[in-house]
Amino acid sequence: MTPRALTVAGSDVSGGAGIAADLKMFEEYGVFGTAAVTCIVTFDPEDSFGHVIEFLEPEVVNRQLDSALAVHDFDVIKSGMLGSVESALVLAERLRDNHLPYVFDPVLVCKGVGTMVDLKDLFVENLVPLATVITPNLEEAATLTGSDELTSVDAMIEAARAIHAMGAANVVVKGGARLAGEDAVDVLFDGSDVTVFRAKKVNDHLVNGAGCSFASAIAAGIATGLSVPDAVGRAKEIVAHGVAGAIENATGVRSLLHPAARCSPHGSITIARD
Ligand code: PXL
Repeated sequence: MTPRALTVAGSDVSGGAGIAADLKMFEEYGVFGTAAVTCIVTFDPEDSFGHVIEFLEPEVVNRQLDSALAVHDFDVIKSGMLGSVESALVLAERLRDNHLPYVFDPVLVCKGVGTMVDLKDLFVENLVPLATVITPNLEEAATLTGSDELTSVDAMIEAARAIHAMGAANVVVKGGARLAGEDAVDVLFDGSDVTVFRAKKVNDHLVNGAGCSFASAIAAGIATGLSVPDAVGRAKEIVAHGVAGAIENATGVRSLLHPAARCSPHGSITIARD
């Protein structure tokens, strides 16, 4: 049976982040994907490409979730930018009803688009405990745990443990290219073991949607039956290739190129685990 995945996320019309990134990644894994849209991100070319976010009414998000869940038996649900408190609560209710594996990308701080830190308490109370895997970036991990900026692998591990204690089964703190140093580093804590994933940084471009793509690759890996550590390792490899082959748009921002692995001009990329 073809695995099926639902992403509940925003639409980024540049094609780099949000549902565009998620659906392309699902395709990359041979996973049938569909999307329930929570908000629409556009930008104004007359105003330095400043971003504009329009939220969909929670009833519309609700109807999309009901419809998607009525017509497919999903192997995984992934969420990204949720937009409003009401939409996040609608999703929490559906997840409680359905008990599906859930990859929660807790979008609170988004490069270029802005912060949504007012969703933090709602995330901690309602969505973190439902997560099979939660994938905060450095800022989001600091926001969720109320800690200072995370600037080391040790601090990432500590944050991963703290977020696990809030109820998430597996925590991936995405350092990616943002952690200073030669390597893009991500940390997984599964409740007993810590795994540190490292890959040489492939370039210093600003790549939009790498975090979304990493989380949707983990979701796709889970849908295809990979263990969580293997899903994270595979996701890191695919995203590294996508970053290496990223294409630039008129705003100077780059987007991952899919199918990531096949298009990368960078040959092999080694992911180390320690
Ligand atoms: O990368 C976070 C993100 C998530 N979702 C949407 C976005 C972005 C960043 O641009 O536009 C829709």
